[in-house]
Amino acid sequence: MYLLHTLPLLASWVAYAAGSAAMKRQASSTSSAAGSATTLTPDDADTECTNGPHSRACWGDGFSIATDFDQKWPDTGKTVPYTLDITNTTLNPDGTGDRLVMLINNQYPGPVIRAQWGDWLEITVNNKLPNNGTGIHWHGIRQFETCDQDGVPGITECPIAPGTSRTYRFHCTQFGTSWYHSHWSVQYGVGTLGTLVIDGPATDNYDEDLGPFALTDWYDETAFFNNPLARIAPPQPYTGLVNGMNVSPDGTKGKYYNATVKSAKKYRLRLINTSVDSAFMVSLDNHPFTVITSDFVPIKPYVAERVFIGIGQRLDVIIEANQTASNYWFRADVPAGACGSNANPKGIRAIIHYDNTTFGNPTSTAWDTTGANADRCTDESYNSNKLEPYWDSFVPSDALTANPTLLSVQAQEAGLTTDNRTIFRWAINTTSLNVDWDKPILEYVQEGNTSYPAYENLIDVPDVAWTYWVLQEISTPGGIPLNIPHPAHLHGHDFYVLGAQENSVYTNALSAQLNFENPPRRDTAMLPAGGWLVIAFETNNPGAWIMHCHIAWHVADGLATQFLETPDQIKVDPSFNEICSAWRDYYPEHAVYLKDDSGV
Ligand SMILES: *C1O[C@H](CO)[C@@H](O)[C@H](O)[C@H]1NC(C)=O
Ligand SMILES: *[C@@H]1O[C@H](CO)[C@@H](O)[C@H](O)[C@H]1NC(C)=O
Ligand SMILES: *[C@@H]1O[C@H](CO)[C@@H](O)[C@H](O)[C@H]1NC(C)=O
Ligand SMILES: *[C@@H]1O[C@H](CO)[C@@H](O)[C@H](O)[C@H]1NC(C)=O
Ligand SMILES: *[C@@H]1O[C@H](CO)[C@@H](O)[C@H](O)[C@H]1NC(C)=O
Ligand SMILES: *[C@@H]1O[C@H](CO)[C@@H](O)[C@H](O)[C@H]1NC(C)=O
Ligand SMILES: *[C@@H]1O[C@H](CO)[C@@H](O)[C@H](O)[C@H]1NC(C)=O
Ligand SMILES: *[C@@H]1O[C@H](CO)[C@@H](O)[C@H](O)[C@H]1NC(C)=O
Ligand SMILES: *[C@@H]1O[C@H](CO)[C@@H](O)[C@H](O)[C@H]1NC(C)=O
Ligand SMILES: [Cu+2]
Repeated sequence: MYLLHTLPLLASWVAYAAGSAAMKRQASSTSSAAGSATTLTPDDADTECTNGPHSRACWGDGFSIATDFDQKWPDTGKTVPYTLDITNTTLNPDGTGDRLVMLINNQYPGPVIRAQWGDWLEITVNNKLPNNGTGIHWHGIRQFETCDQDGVPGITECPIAPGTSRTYRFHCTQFGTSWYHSHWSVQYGVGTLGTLVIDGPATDNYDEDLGPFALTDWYDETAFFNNPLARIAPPQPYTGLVNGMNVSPDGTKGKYYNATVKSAKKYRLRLINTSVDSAFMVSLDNHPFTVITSDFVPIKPYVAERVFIGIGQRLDVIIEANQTASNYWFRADVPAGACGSNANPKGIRAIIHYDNTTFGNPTSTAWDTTGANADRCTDESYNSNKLEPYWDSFVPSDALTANPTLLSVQAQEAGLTTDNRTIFRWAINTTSLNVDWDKPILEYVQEGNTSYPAYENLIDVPDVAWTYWVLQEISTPGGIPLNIPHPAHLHGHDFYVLGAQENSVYTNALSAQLNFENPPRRDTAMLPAGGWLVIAFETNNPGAWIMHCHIAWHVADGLATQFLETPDQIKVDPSFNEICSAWRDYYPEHAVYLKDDSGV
């Protein structure tokens, strides 16, 4: 029996273990098919069961997969320390030659940061780069009441100057899979990133965790070199990597990433798109995926042969090693069209190897790519039962009857090249975001200064309220016709995806199509080409939270806005001012290079 929907917990005022203010939770009275491995209910006695291969829904101490982590979370009191050294170096991931990179602990991707649900992470970042600032963002982490740890230069902090350090500390109120990356200019495009796993319960069972599969595009030139070119036409990556590995496009050098499985066991794979400009259709030959999370949010499991992952997005999937013991291709295909392209004719692949067979290049056949498996550049369908959060919640529709505030997304002309080609910038409501590295928004907040420059594209949102937004891609008036999909990512919150449509203009008449009953909930969603995306979130986390396109070129060219939420309740660590002083000592006087983009 599936009890979650009927629980009084979700429908009433609740006091939270973590000591935060109580919040009103809206709940649906309707019930839907469980499709899930568990019947746990929040906080009932069953939650004392032990997490294991056959009881992944369990956690302990009154927490389980049935606990909605926006409402309640454990505090283990444990601090998990990490040190990340960022250095200027070179990398040759596929044997085709060295490229300038800025790596974390001299590896790509950087180390897996791993903690348990309820732990605190304390991560010291040493900027050992000669000529770049940095700032590390923990993608998807809610940063509940810790906005100053969000790692966004010019908004939540001054950048970390070369030769200096800072320590981030935050509570793992969520669990699941994510990544961390530099949010300083386009720096993550030169390798300044790693993966992040917070162990917790799951909506389906598996024996072992194969860990993160970080999928990325990979370029000949650095992101710093490519970024100005992308303002005219985005450069094409020459290949892509799975956990930093792939065979060279001519097939003669490099290695495939591999993972070994045992017959009859079930495995969890954590798929993460860490690209600069590429989305992926991901599959494993012969082995369908059971999808159990979208971003950090546990979902009712569904089965798919090929899944779409936009930049910044994560899907955790389970595979069952129930095929003839052999080697099988894991494929990350870049869908043709507007969601990127890739020059590598051999594709972006890895190998899944059964332990009792000889390791070798697979001869397995890809799933067919028609019907539900066809290439696309939109999220896993929002109109089916896919991506349905495990916790049933609904978004109030009465207050608005869908009258979301418009946020137009457009490309704008920013001049011409010497051969008369258009140089463009991206804008939200015609403003391209441009941060001041030396005057972050949290400094305004500390000073009680509300004279935010227009180029900060800052939106004041009401306290403790549901807010509704329609991102609408337009080309007129004042824009240039360039309609492409954008992965929209919000910091400080998961948002609810109420609807999305390609090549369409949102009007209030379309509100009848919006889904308020347990809609998908995540931190990154695709704004479809030339169309709209309606999202909702509840303002319940004090901070200045950027919402931006996760295509590195687009955010570097201003495709971002920021929401300022209950500024009088934002807490800022005393180290904030020291970090700013160190940055101001360095920049611009001692800097070799100057800021040449939005700064984030
Ligand atoms: C992954 O996919 C998209 C395409 O939607 C891409 O634009 C994006 O930058 C990707 N990378 C990350 C880290 O999300
Ligand atoms: C950074 O690394 C690149 C590649 O190794 C090297 O060419 C360059 O000189 C380095 N820069 C500095 C300032 O050390
Ligand atoms: C498979 O991956 C492991 C590391 O996980 C590595 O040690 C091994 O060399 C790889 N095998 C091959 C044949 O590439
Ligand atoms: C590998 O192990 C499985 C499970 O024990 C068995 O069914 C299969 O026949 C084995 N395959 C080979 C090639 O040994
Ligand atoms: C293998 O496992 C999948 C689920 O992951 C299932 O759909 C399929 O029927 C199984 N195949 C066999 C041959 O047991
Ligand atoms: C660019 O356009 C201007 C104005 O139309 C024209 O005078 C100039 O010759 C053009 N330059 C090139 C390189 O086409
Ligand atoms: C964005 O512009 C539209 C159209 O002018 C306006 O209705 C909307 O309120 C603006 N959004 C914000 C957050 O100001
Ligand atoms: C507010 O910030 C702006 C921009 O930095 C600055 O010019 C202004 O003097 C500040 N106002 C106050 C009252 O501090
Ligand atoms: C960061 O370093 C790269 C590589 O040295 C350089 O191309 C870029 O201009 C630097 N950016 C800034 C703002 O320092
Ligand atoms: Cu974009």
